[in-house]
Formats: sequence, structure tokens, C-alpha cells
Amino acid sequence: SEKVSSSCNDDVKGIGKDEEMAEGTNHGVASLSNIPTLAFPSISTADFQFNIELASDIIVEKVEEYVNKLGEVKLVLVDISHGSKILSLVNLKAARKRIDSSKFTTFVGDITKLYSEGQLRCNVIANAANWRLRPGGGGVNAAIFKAAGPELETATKERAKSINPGTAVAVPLPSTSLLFRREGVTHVIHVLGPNMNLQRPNCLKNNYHEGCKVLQDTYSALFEAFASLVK
Ligand code: AR6
Repeated sequence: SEKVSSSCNDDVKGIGKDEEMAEGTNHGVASLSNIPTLAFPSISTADFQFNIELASDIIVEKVEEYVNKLGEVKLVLVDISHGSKILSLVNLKAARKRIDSSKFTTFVGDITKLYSEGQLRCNVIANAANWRLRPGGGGVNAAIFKAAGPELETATKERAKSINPGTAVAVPLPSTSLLFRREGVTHVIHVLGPNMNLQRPNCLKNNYHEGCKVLQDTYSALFEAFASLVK
């Protein structure tokens, strides 16, 4: 299986410093953002039907584990759905654990339009991929491949042909990709989470003992991959 760490030496620090993007109306979070920032969706909790209560525990636990280890970076959990249950749960649990809100936040919006619509600059975004690392299939995977254009498909194929549950594959985006040009995204980290949906491959059939382990591994792999990009 491909561990991402070795697959990408590109340095994301400093990327996104192009002032043309920094100017304009944005304030607050956005204007602080030469800090490497990873935006990630809640893995497995929609199409893969993973329990939201359990997933929120794992997200908060993993963010807590990595947020200081990662150094000067920001992590943003993103969900497109308004009134997102997962975001509410994570916010509540992160506050209880007093996780530093200058390093970890949640955001409602489209992960492919964080800068253009949300004034939020994220140089790296995570994708809840399918095992073949192919476009389509709905959800955040379809949205990211569509927004990035054919460049992402080609660049992904150069890195890996498939992905195992609980692992990550980091892909540098060519600067010709719309996601790079419009949103300032330099890398997409594909991850494959545990699947609880009988209609999808490798269903864990409600085995949450295994499922939780795989989801924990997935977030570890994601944050490790991000760490190796910002190093
Ligand atoms: N921006 C931000 N968040 C989004 C977006 C978006 N554009 N679209 C969806 N979400 P899902 P999974 C949120 O189903 O459960 C795919 O078909 C969504 O509300 O994308 O890991 C793949 O090909 C939810 O909170 O991923 C796989 O086969 C989160 O993203 C399978 O689904 C994840 O939802 C993976 O299923």
C-alpha cells in the first residue's frame, strides 16, 4: 500500500503567498493565511454511512493528537450541508477538550470553493475517495475531481492506482488545475475511510470494532500526509 509520506516531496510552505489572492475584502482567518492549512471533510459519514456520534469522537481525538504535533498549521473540518450534525458534534466535543480554536475550526461550505466563496485559504484539501481513486460517484469525491479538472485524474494516476481503507495518497495539483488557480489548492490528499454501506465495496457490516480502527487510521494517515507536505 502506498504510504503518502514518501510520495510527495513538494513543499507547501509559502505556497499561496501570491499577493493577488491575499488582497481584497477578506479579513480574519483568511488574511492570516500563509499558515499551511488543511481542509478536510468528515470521512465516511455520508455515502459510507458511518455512525456520526462515533465519527465525531474520532475526529476530535485525532485532531487533539495531531494539532500540536503538526506545528504551525491549521486544520479545518468542512461540510457542505447547513445544519451539519457532524460539525455540531465536533464543535461541542472540541470545545469540551479545549482544543485550540486558532488551530482547529469547522466551516460550512463547498470544499472546492473555500477561497472563492468563503474567503478561506486552504492549500491542501482532503478527499473522501473511492478505492479506485476515480472521479464521480457523488459526494465530495465527485465535487473535487470535477472542480480540479482532468489534471487531478492524471496526477492521481501517476501516484497510485488504488487505495486501501485507512490509508492516504497525496497528490500535487498541477498549477494549470482550476482548483489551484482559483482556490490556491496545491495538493489533494485522497483518503479511503471505512465503509458501512452494503451497496459499496468492502462493507464492514456494522463491525464498529474494526470500523473505528480504520477510521482512526484514516485520520492518522491524512494528518501524517499533511505533515510530510509542510515539513
Ligand atoms: N464540500 C464539502 N463537504 C462535502 C461536499 C463538498 N462539495 N460534498 C459532500 N460533502 P461523502 P464518504 C460532505 O459521501 O461517506 C463517494 O461517492 C458530506 O456532507 O462524500 O466517505 C466516494 O466515491 C459528508 O459530511 O464520503 C466514495 O465511494 C462528507 O463530505 C464514497 O462516496 C463525506 O461524504 C465515500 O463516502
